[in-house]
Amino acid sequence: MEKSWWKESVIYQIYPRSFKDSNGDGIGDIKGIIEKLDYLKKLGVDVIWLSPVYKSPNDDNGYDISNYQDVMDEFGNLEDWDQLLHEIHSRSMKLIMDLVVNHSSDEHAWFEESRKSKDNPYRDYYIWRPGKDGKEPNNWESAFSGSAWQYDENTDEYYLHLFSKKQPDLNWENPTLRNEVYKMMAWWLDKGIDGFRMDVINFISKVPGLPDAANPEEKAYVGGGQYYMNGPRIHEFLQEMNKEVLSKYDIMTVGEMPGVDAEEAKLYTEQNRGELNMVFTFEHMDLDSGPNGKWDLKPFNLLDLKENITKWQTGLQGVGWNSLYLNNHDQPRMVSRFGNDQEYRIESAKMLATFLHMLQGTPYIYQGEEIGMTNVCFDTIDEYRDIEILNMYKEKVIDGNMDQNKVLESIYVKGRDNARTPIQWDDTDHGGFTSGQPWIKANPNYKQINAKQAIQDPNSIYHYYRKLIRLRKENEIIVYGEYELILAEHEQIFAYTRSYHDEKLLIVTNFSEEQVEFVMPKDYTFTPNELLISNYVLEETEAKRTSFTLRPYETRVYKGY
Ligand code: TEU
Ligand code: CA
Repeated sequence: MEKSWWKESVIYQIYPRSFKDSNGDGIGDIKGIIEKLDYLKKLGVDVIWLSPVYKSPNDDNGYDISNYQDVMDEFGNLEDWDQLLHEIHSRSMKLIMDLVVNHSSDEHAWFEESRKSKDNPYRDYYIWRPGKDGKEPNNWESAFSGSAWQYDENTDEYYLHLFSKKQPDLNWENPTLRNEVYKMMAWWLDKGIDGFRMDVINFISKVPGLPDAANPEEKAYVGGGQYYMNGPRIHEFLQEMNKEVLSKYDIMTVGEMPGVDAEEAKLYTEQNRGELNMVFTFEHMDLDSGPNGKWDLKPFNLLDLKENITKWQTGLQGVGWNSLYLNNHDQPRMVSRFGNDQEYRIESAKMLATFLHMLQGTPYIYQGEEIGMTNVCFDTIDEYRDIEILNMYKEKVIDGNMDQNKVLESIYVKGRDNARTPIQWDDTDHGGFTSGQPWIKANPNYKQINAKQAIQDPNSIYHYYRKLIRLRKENEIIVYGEYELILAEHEQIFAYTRSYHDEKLLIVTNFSEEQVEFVMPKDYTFTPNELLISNYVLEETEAKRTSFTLRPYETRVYKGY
């Protein structure tokens, strides 16, 4: 397998609005990030992925961009950004930027032109259609509730927006638009950035004709994903982007791709096809959802996770490359979702980190994960800020008469604001995030859970992450070893091995709060030499055993042959 720096890296995602406020206006900013770079360096991360900092009216916290080549006032300016890049590079870290080009803001100059008239030169930068029988052009639903079409009086047509109505979809069928995007990308790359995370990049090619989606239950609007996820020209567009831009730089790319499976991911990431380095799958993020989507809560089952992870690990082995994540700015906190954020918060956070970092792929840490930050439960809907939550609440509770408590319950479990409360730096007001009033309330548990405490405590989750990252630097097998699942049927233990040359790793994780016996399968040979890491203190004699009792959320990694 070919070696690459981005395979050997650990990536840390910053959601700037919630990271660190430097000037007391309650909003995280670039100077705040610079203040904390030493903290990240100490953690050991190699690459920082910065969620959008571009000019934006913030309908979707920066994922609605009104100028791709400038910085949002609230975050600072281009000079601050230049300094950030410089400070990152001078610490031998790298920076990748978020690229949001499935859609722009409706306040982008292109869209302001586009909506002026049907013959405006920018008209075709977006997707305009006349109505059908006095209604929207088709029945697609927006990810943020309601129709995916917005009527515009000025020209008596509708424009497509798969997300908010302030996020009109760009028309990738138009070669002029594509070239504008490539030029903009090159402008950032020439400034010296080290790559891109590409927002819903597998949505950019829509099926011509934009057909209605099947709608057996006759709902007002339904998901049209099959007509825009991994669409007909997607590989052509990405290969063109690669040829025109990406291939000219030593960078890394990761495409965010809802609705991609491991087979399709091979096409996106196989090196000689010249598309992307890796993708973010959503399959493991959907395992705790019922048939009616993310708000339709379903308990998570370890066997489903095993099956899914194994499919991706073996599917991409030797072909493409995996990105490894259990949470980000759109997902609940991993310790609340897959672990236990009460009694076993520390144990389960370390277990989940071990499980993830020992897989084959590039691990992503989402800000606050390294100190075990948890989901939040605000008492009333007024405390929430996320457009997805607020639109869904309006549709279900205000317009739809659904029980408010039931809807709040689903927000507690799945809402994106779980990930967006301010980073808890210390135990002072608002977790030390701001000296003013934060744009979203801090999680009240900041008095116990915060970075200052974690740095002081040698047994903290934070120091455990440092060790995990260090191990990756010291053991090539963690990066390049081949994955194999063992004990496929076990309902509490997720165990797997990695093999590289004549070495093996055995990774054992207890996903439950019960004591469980680990017994090596009879047909499997593994001779342990050394215990690399565990989240419990083990006696010296334990280091050479292959059958043992695991305590709640215990994990162990053995090196051997
Ligand atoms: O997310 C795309 C996406 O499909 C989901 O993760 C989305 O958040 C969905 O609503 C979950 O239910 C990306 C960004 O990561 C997200 O923050 C943006 O809101 C979205 O694209 C639009 O740019
Ligand atoms: Ca600020």
